[in-house]
Amino acid sequence: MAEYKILDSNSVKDYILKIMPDYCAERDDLKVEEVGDGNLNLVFKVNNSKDAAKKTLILKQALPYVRLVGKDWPMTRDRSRIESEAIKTQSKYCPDYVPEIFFTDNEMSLFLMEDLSDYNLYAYNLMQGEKNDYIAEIVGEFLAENFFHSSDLGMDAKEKKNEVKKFINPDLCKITEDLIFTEPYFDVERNNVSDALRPFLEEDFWQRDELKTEVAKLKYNFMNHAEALLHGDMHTRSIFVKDDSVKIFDQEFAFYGPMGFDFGLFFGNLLLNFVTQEYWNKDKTVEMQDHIIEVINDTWHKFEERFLELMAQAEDRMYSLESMRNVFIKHLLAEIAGYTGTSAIRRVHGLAGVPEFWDIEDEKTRADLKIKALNLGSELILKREKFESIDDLLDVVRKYKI
Ligand code: SR1
Ligand code: MG
Repeated sequence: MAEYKILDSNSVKDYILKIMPDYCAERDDLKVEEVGDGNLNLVFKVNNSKDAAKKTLILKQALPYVRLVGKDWPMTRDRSRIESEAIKTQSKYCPDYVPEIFFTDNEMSLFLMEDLSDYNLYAYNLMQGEKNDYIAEIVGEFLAENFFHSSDLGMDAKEKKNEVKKFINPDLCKITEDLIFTEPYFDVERNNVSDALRPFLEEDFWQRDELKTEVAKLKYNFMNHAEALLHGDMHTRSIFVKDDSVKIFDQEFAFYGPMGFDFGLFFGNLLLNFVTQEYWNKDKTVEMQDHIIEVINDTWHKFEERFLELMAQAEDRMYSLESMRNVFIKHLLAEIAGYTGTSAIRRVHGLAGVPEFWDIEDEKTRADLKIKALNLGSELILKREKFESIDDLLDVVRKYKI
């Protein structure tokens, strides 16, 4: 394997010819384009322009720094290994729901995977008023299978501890610890605060001491509860959709953490979409908001059904107890509500936002919708221990419908 060097469209050609000599007869037949639009990495699309039978490939390479900020923010390249390992682990239980990986080179901090450019990012579909009815079923199943099988409920305890070790991901977790669990609650430089939003943050949001205490508890839980292998960044732009197919990708934040966190990322980002529907789909806001509520409801129920089924078969007889199953689900629901709130709040004015807000030109409209999201997120965090069912959680959401 080669020593690490940052690739460009030209050197990608040499690399592909070296590792896959059969992919292309002539160097000039190789077409390479850098298509990365994320915050961290380089992403190249590679194809053989003379042979349509050769599949287009995606080469993803980790830079030694955060792309969004530049060299001043160094970042471990080990995230590339973690991402490909996490995809391989998740594909054991749900091969159809993650991208196929063809080749991994940890020295070069890269891997090659299938091209999914004929898919759409789920967040954009919702912004365009498009529904993907199968999503809840797939995400619910994906989470149930992966959480069960990677946790002490469904895995040998020693083996699980080795897995925890394999997925120690301190630098990427630190991003989450800062950007999700600390910075949005204080007036820090990295936040992205418009003049229209600042008065609300200063006079109201940043004064919410009870909220800060609850978020501190959620942060501590995130840092200390190595429960299951998480995706770690499972928002609505880490999910591709096409017809009845769903692919969950971008697992570089994967680590062993609390199950409620991945759910929270998914639901929290759905709620940002929910809140901004009155801007994106003026003519069918209620229909889309009801749809998003249904997606959250159905995802939870699909998960609960499958997860309880798996738990009932747990080899450890303590974990298959009915009482344990009930307590587990109730605790998880509260955790989900908390992380849904923190995930929504961080995208409002923290570093790295979401298109649902970026693309609203009018500052006042944007700020008003952001305030709604902050209030909804806060309510979910503060009320989380009282929720007995997903419907209780969704009752809070319903109050924010237009
Ligand atoms: C500096 S990285 C900012 C964000 O981008 C990633 O996609 C994660 O969501 C992270 O929090
Ligand atoms: Mg990402």
